[in-house]
Amino acid sequence: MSYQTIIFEKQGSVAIIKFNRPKALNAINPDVVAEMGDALDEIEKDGSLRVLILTGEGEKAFIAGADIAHMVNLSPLEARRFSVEGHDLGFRLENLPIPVIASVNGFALGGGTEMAMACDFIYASENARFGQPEINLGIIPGFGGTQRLSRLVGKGAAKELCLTGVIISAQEAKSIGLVNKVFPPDKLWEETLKTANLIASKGRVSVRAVKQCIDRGFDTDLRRGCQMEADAFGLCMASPDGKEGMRAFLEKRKPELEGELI
Ligand code: DAK
Repeated sequence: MSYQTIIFEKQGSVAIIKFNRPKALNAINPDVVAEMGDALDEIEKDGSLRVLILTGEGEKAFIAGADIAHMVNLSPLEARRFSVEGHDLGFRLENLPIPVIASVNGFALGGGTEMAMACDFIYASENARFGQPEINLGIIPGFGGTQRLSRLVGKGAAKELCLTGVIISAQEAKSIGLVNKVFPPDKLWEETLKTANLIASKGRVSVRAVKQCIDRGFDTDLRRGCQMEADAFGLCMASPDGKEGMRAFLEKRKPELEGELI
């Protein structure tokens, strides 16, 4: 399939989606949302892929937000639909059977911070900038920002960012727990790929189980979360990987983790 607003590539078992509207700092419009949906369809059907990386084309931006030129003309019902489609995309990233890393190479504002937060974790370059500046436009975050930000950094920090609209540095984003690691700009891609390949070398059954347990457990109480963990632990042992991983340890060799997703 050919794409206009994103670049979709595969490097071995790593899938890469690059937002590709550099003249508009990769702002998200409905075409981006639709093409990402198509790329996720492709990824879900391709059993050889183990990790997805999201990043931005160009040196300036990951995503500078939803496309303001598009949003300015939306009716309330169209705005609601755009928001719901954005939410669906976030849930699709969360429900993808493989982990998703946001490699943030510049501005990640509004919908950009929201897209990054829907990924499993965020790596950023030193020049990356984060924020929810929608308040300056007379609107509020519409792609899950009020919900995911507070879950990631706590209510106080989330309210401060959404109420002031200030843009923060990558280091500050790291200090509040929004970003996992910060790298010099020329090292970000190498480091992201290194981590993606490390995860890709693990068994897909246990990788998926970790992602599901942490995401689903986060939205429930500890006891139910632990029940989910016990079920997933049992499922890992139902796949050949559980036995193979432990036997390989005991036999002092590298495991061959080839279990299929259930
Ligand atoms: N949308 C459209 N175009 C954008 C854009 C955006 N978000 N951000 C930048 N651009 C365009 C600029 O208009 C400019 O285009 P030309 O004039 O060259 O044609 C080009 O990208 C370069 O931008 P600048 O010239 O402004 O570059 P600077 O380095 O001077 O400034 C900046 C970079 C990122 C600080 C600045 O561009 C900026 O402040 N951009 C807007 C950031 C922003 O406010 N982002 C949040 C957008 S609101 C919802 C759904 C979603 C959302 C909300 C509700 N529902 C439907 C309910 C999410 C909302 C948002 O994300």
